Amino acid sequence: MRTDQYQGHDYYLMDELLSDEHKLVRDSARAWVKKEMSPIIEEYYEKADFPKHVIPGMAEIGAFGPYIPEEYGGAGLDQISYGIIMQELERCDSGLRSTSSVQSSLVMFPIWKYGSEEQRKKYLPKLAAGEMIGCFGLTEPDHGSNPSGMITNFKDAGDHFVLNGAKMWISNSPFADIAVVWAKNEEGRIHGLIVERGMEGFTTPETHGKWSLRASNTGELVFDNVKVPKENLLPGRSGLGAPLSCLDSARYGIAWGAIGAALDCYDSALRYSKERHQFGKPIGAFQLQQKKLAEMITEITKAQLLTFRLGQLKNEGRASTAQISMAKRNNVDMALKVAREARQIHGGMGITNEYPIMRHMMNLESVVTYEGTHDIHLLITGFDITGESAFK
Ligand code: TGC
Ligand code: FAD
Repeated sequence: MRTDQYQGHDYYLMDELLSDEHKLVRDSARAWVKKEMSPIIEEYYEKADFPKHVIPGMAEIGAFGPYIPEEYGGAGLDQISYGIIMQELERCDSGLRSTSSVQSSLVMFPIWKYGSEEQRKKYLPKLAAGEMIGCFGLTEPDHGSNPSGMITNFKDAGDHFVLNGAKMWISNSPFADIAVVWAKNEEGRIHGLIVERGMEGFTTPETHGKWSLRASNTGELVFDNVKVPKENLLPGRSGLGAPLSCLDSARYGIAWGAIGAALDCYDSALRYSKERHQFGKPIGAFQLQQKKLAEMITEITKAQLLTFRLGQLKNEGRASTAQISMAKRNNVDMALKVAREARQIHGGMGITNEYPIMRHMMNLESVVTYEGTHDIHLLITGFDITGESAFK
């Protein structure tokens, strides 16, 4: 088994911008990843499963709802701490970060922001402690980039709602205890509903055959006349803006997370370039390999600066959807390019599970598509700067 020798890389002395609390959060997340996750990630990736036994440990490092107030069981941390945790988790594997982002930004966030006080008290402490796992159902088989066209719907049946439809590509659905589901009412208005495992007519078939994000369980959510109690409707907000605001939070976490994947690839490539000799010298002494490494650290550093500033804006409540889109798009694209260059530096070894590169590269093919594709984020920037929507 490979030893995790990862060391952070901080070319522009960004550590000086972090508080003691940020450093503590980072160090504990990094130590936990090295001890609990690094030794098992390749095994779980190969068998295409998420290691559910690590959920309590994730809760202990604050990976579930880091910015949710302590009164609801969250860690009450700021947005930069949230980003740091996402980065440390994705440094190990995007699937690990996915589980944390879905739970935090797509399940706890909407319950905290749009739920009733009863819903907050009922669900948030258990979600924060990892005693309950949630998933988020927005995407449908025929409505991915265009969620406003969704056909999943609910009807008023007196003392409950009746929910019908199906969601696809749902992270953690095969084992989640609850699902925050977005569906249209009889007037065609989108609302969030909390659907619990065990409700009659609710099933969660697993999606198999993924070559990406294998250490994350993905599945469907199928609703066949599911009776949902009326108190499970999120009362605080309706319309597409409600799920899109959750995506803002998750996309922000991904912007930080993708840097983690890139850092791991760079770290491995830099070390390999010093250890591997060809033609009588380390391959890192050849200009062509130095060009790759120098460009990697340049792009990583630019992404770190962009993301730190975004974190400051997020802390102040001033980060716009378009700014978050730019960071998500840029950083995932950057990480994919770093992974591809790192793969080449490792030569043939780069395709094996002796090194994390190929796994990161395959994961990032999901990350570049979910939470809004690379194209959709470009169009969000285009709309923001021109005032003209090119979506339709
Ligand atoms: P549009 O007309 O632009 O907006 C509809 C309404 O929403 C409001 N709005 C927002 N509100 C809050 N936050 C935001 N970020 C918002 N963006 C828009 C907007 O003001 C409007 O309000 P109102 O009152 O006028 O109705 O909507 P559109 O239908 O044109 O769509 C825009 C588009 C394409 C950008 C949007 O649909 C989009 O982002 N599509 C991508 C879909 C996506 O990202 N899906 C992700 C699914 S979840 C997932 O992938 C989880 S992966 C988890 C993991 O494993 O990590
Ligand atoms: P489509 O929307 O069909 O897009 C196909 C192609 O067309 C893309 O290249 C896209 O950029 C392009 N395109 C679409 N519209 C336009 C346009 N207007 N202009 C230009 N190009 C366009 N969803 C959830 O709700 N919850 C989850 O937990 C979740 N987890 C996921 C986990 C994984 C592993 C994956 C792969 C996906 C997950 N998703 C989840 C779904 C994800 O958000 C969607 O895959 C994504 O939004 C894209 O939708 P689509 O796959 O239907 O692609």
